[in-house]
Amino acid sequence: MIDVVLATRNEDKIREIEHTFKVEGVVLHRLSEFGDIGEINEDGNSFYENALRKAQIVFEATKMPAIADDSGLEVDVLGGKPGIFSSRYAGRNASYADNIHKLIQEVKHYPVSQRKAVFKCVALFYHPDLTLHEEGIVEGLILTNQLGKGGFGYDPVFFLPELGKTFAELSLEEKCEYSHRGIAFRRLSEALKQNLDKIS
Ligand code: ITT
Repeated sequence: MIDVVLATRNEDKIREIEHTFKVEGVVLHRLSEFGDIGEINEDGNSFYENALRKAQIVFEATKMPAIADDSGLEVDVLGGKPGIFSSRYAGRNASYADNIHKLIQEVKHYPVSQRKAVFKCVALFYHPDLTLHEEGIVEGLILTNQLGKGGFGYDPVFFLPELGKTFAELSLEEKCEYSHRGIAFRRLSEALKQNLDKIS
């Protein structure tokens, strides 16, 4: 058995990752089991850099291989914003509601057909002898009215045309099937299965 720690403090992500990331022989631990490990600065220039930093910092603190998720929303008409700044779009301590409000203000002058956006997720496994990362991307449109009570973050305004629903209108199972995170962590599960012998 290999113990691995999830390098995120975001409970909403944890729920989705625990649902998606399943590798026989790997036991997932939560960061909360290790007490206070201090600040985790996310000052990288890409989802990949931020995911690598989070995983390395958590590895140093726990001495356990770590899995990180860095993710966000890129909106075409905003030149790819909020991107890596998705969690703090409306300010350092912004709530999900604050960020959605700001996003709606920024896109409301465009017709819905022009409000194209992608959610991206980099799922990364870090061990000094083995680093793996996989990306998941999903395309949608930004609504100016919020629909649904599920999910988190920008989910109530992220509309999937092929399903005719927002992410917040999906069950946990459905969201994990279609989402950037679901795609990235299924790929990471496969990659780790293929490489597990390198660290055991
Ligand atoms: P950790 O760094 O502890 O993992 P975080 O929330 O700060 O948690 P990120 O820096 O990766 O994580 O920021 C991700 C933000 O992007 C998140 O807070 C949401 O605002 C948004 N986001 C990412 N995935 C999302 C999803 O599936 N649904 C809605 N919003 C999402």
